[in-house]
Amino acid sequence: MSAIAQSIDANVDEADATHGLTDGFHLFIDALKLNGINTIYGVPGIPITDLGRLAQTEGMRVLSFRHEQHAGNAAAIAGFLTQKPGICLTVSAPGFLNGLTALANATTNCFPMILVSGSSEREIVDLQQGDYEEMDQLAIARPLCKAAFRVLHAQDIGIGVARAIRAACSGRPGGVYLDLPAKLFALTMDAEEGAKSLIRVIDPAPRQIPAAESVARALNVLRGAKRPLIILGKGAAYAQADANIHALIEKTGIPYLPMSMAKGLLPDTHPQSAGAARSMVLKEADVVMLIGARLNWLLSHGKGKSWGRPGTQKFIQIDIEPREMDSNIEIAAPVVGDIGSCVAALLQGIGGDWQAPPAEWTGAIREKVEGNVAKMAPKLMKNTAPMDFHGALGALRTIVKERPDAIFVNEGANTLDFARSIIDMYQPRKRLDVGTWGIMGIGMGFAVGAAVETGKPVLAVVGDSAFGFSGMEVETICRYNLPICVVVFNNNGIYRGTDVNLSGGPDVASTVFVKDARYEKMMEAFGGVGVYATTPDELRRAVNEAMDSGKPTLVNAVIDENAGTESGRIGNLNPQSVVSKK
Ligand code: ADP
Ligand code: TZD
Ligand code: MG
Repeated sequence: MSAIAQSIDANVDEADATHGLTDGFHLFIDALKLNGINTIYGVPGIPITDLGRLAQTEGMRVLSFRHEQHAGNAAAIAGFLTQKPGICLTVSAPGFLNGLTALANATTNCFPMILVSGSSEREIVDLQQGDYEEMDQLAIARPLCKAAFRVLHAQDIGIGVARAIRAACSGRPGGVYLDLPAKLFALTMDAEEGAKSLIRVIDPAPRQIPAAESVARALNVLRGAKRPLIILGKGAAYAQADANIHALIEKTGIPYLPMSMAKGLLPDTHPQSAGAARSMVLKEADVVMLIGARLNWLLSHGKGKSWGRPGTQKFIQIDIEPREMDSNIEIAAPVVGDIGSCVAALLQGIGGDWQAPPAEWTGAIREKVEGNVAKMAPKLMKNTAPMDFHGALGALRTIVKERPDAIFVNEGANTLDFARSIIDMYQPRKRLDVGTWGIMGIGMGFAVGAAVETGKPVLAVVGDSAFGFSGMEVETICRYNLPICVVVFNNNGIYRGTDVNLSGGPDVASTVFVKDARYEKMMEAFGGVGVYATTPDELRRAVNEAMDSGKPTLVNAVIDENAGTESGRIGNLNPQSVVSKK
């Protein structure tokens, strides 16, 4: 027999032997697909390279990144945008650890995602005998996410995936770790039995209807208010109850304050928005209703000098997590349930004869908002070189207004704080940023995830330091030809570029970078468009062109290195040395 005939024969034998069988690879892929999950973000390597290949073969979209943290961030923001857990796939130990920051950040921000990592031989790992990429990943992941599972048998893959999906999506959403040991992928079982072992998760985030008395209590508190305020958080954006939230705000006539990722639930230009009167309303409101927003550091824990005198303000809180109530201060009216159901119940309870808040209150807020907006206006028109934050953001603000369905990704310190207050958003879930932790490095991962999931153009405005954390992913952006325009606000450093080394030694200060770095060349290196912009006009032109063409673009926006302040608007959180002489 010829060698070729022999090898054909061998293949036929193999096909015979595997006929009617499935394996761990295919069961996992089929389990995801059965649950409507069709995209994987990850970095390949042992033992999951073939999993990625086979997933692609089976029609899934498999997007490879240059570092797992950014794949994880893409998965996390996919979860936020779609309410389906985003999947991040990594190799064992180091790849797993690289993905873990994104998993922990997703959990902190209440975004549903699943980190799936291959792992080494259990028997060797548990005896600490030094396997390839040895690590007890399950134990390490567990305290950093909502739930962590490991699957050891092929017939349990369906259940493992189902448990991961339920844990990520139900109740307060969050990150889940799923550990898949290398051996699992090659395990086989009868294909029919395998198909039967898979689970389609019915209703992964069941509605949680609030108790009628909790709704009545909340409405009573709200009715008694003379200076009511509603605070919308990113939970309200996540819930996709946009029409009812809109109706609740407008029917009650209550002024509202959007947290940063809730901007655009109603347009920031809405007459009831108190965004530009934040300090005033936090201090003066007598009843505050929180919808999907925690009273954490971002709201000064509901007490202290940002707020009114203790005991003079009452809080209503709508949240799916009962333990969130009273976490920082007393909640007079807790309403526990999913935001869609809670807001619907409130709307029903309000009926047709709700009394609008006193005009004295709404008028005073309006006056403050208009005053602040007018004060800001001339600063946004500045057309100087180098640009300051206002001049540069003035140009971008118009672009976002003209393209309300584009997604705006934002990270940095000054770059974040100025953009948050200057760039108005017009549609829900269009602003994606550093979230609860103020984490640098979400930029390119969020941009890729948002572009892939929504198909909309993305404008990512990032500080030069922030960009550095995920900058290599511009190759990923070019590789998949995504409609992403990155604008790097380049002020030569962290917060600003003018710090000096107080020792007088030869190293530059620890916050300072290479002066006038040409970040745009990074995009050019991979075939994208790079632009060096020194004035708001140049910036406007470049970004408009990028948004029109959809070509991967990086605009290096030169910002005055004196323009920023330490830590942006949260400099007060820096501890001060009492002994060092300044
Ligand atoms: P922000 O940073 O915008 O203030 P947070 O992340 O602090 O928002 O708060 C989001 C809150 O929303 C969390 O307490 C979370 O439990 C809650 N949440 C998320 N999704 C839902 C939902 N579908 N229904 C009710 N509450 C939700
Ligand atoms: N590392 C991580 C993961 N997250 C962080 N938030 C930080 C470090 C500390 N940090 C900030 O809080 S903002 C920031 C760092 C390093 C960068 C600020 O510089 P920038 O923005 O260039 O991005 P501006 O516009 O110059 O202020
Ligand atoms: Mg900077």
